[in-house]
Amino acid sequence: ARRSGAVVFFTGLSGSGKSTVARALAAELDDEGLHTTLLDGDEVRHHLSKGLGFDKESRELNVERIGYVASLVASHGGVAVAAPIAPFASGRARVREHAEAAGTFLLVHVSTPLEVCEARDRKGLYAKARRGEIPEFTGISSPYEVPTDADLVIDTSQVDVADAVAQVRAALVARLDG
Ligand code: GGZ
Repeated sequence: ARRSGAVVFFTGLSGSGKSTVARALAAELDDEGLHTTLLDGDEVRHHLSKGLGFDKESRELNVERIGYVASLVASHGGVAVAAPIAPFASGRARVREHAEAAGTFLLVHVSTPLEVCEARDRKGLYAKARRGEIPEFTGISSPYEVPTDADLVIDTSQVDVADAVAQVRAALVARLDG
C-alpha cells in the first residue's frame, strides 16, 4: 500500500525554537499541497492534554497522546508536525515505534543550548524556574535526555528559521515513500 504519511517530531528545550520551526514547516508543506496537521504544543496542552502537569508521568502521557494522534494522521496519508519538549528517551522511542508502523518518522532535535534558551527567556519562565517558582522545569530542575537517535539536529542559534525549515523539508522528502 502507498504510505505517504509522515510524522515530523521535534524535541528540544523550552525556548529552543521548535514551535517556530514546526509552524513554518507545517505552513510550507501545506502550501505544497500536503495534508498537514500541526500539533501545536500550547493547543495540545489546552485540549488533548488539558489538566496534565509536568511530572515525568504526565509528560510521558502527553507525549504518548501526541504520538498516537500524529500516527493516526500519518496512517491516513497526512503529515503530522508535533513539537513538544518530549524530554524522555523512552517516550520518544514509543512514538517512533508507533509512527514507523504508520509511515515515515523523522525525529528532529532542536539542540539550541540551554544558555541561549535561558538568555532568550521569551516568556520569563527560566527566571521563574531559577527563583524556584516553577518546579520541575526542563533544563533547570527536570532532566532533558539528549536524543542519540535524532534524524536531524538543528541549533537555532546557528541557523535561521528558513534554513531550518529547508533542512527538515529536505530530510522529509528524501524519506517519503509512495
Ligand atoms: C517545562 C514548562 C513547564 C515545566 C510550563 N517544564 O516555552 P513554552 O512554555 O511555551 O513551552 C513549555 C511547555 C512545555 O510543554 P510540553 O507539552 O512541550 O512538555 S512535555 O513534552 O515535557 O510534556 C513551557 C511550558 O509548557 N511549561 N511548565 N515545568 N516547560
